[in-house]
Amino acid sequence: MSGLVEINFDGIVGPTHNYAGLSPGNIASASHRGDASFPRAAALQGVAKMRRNMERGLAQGFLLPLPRPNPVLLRDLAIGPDTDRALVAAAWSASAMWTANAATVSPAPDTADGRCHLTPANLVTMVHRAQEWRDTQAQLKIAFGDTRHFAVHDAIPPSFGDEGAANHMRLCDSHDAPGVEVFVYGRPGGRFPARQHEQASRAVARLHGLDPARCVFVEQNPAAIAAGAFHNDVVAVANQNVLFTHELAFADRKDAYEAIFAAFPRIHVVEVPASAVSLEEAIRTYLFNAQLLTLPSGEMALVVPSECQDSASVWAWCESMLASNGPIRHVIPVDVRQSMANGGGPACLRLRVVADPATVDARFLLDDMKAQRIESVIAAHWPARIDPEQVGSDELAKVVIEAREALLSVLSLDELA
Ligand code: SUG
Repeated sequence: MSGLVEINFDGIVGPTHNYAGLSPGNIASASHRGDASFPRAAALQGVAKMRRNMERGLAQGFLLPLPRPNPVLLRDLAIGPDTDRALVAAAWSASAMWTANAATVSPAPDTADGRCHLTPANLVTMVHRAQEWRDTQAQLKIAFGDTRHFAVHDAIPPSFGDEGAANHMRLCDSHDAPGVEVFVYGRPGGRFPARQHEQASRAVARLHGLDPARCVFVEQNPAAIAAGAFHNDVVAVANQNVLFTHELAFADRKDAYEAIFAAFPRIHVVEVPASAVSLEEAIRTYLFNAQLLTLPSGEMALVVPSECQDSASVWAWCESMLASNGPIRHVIPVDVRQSMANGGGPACLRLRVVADPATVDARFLLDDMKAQRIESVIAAHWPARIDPEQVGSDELAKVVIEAREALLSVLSLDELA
């Protein structure tokens, strides 16, 4: 199919970005709980990342912050000034910035009806994230509203937790060719919640009309979840024929590779052994929460958090990988420290959609002019700093509601207000 390219839709960091420690099992979020946050810097870091990928010649889109504080959650849980702080913070969370959790996406070449299918993730495991999907879906229905090319589903019903593209990898010869989709799920019963249920993954594959012979279901290593890999994309990432993974990412490494190889024999596995980078260091630096991108030249680049450069073992491994002449030819650090402190690296901040940009609502696609407009609104309206005790205050609510409205207005997306 011609015209299909990978478009990365990054979440614009919302004006309520704060550190409330809402995600048990996410070590960064827990360890930064109660810190002051810097929403303006966070959002500008995000736009800078998008700009750099756009300058590399890659298609770039964005999704918008959701309404926060969320009037629906405040009403449904009867949250008031004296309510538990964690519930107040949940209604204020800017967590929709991590659009890898917005939906699971199956590109048109993979599906029975030849359309690109998107299922918003129900995110039921955490209350601050479970409130996202309906508003996310409303955006997806606008951005991907052309039903000749896209199908936007409802989320999988609760009990079966679904965290979207963060637990989904696609292998293919080129983005516009039929792919093999790999779904990674966790089993409950460990130290931390397993957020992705196997039945949710299987239901998404059925909803999207995927060929069972081109789907692989793999269990995440319980030891990785216990070490803080609350999503598979903290320990593995794929692009085209390359799977970049930590040795300890999957419950049964050999079985996982064999199953993937059987479905996609041209797979090239770039595995980082625990002897070179421990699981703990991989999770601390988010080496695998990288954007593995195919540049216009055809070479692959790994856009990693700048924390990777500061780690002796991780950086030494990256340098030796580059010297080894493997399929990943560039390692590019990017500063997303504000997001990282809540457990969100470069890959968490983007949702990959393979589509012809001409079929997407152009208001969600970035260009230089729009990037400038977004930056101006952020600079003028996003709070420079939020201290934890401000979360829930009427003064701050007014500021952040107006900030989001200003953004919707410059992007002509007032219908999302
Ligand atoms: O769901 N952090 C997010 C981070 C999501 C990262 N996404 C991927 N790995 N794809 C989460 O745990 C922290 C919010 C807080 O604690 O205030 C948070 O929700």
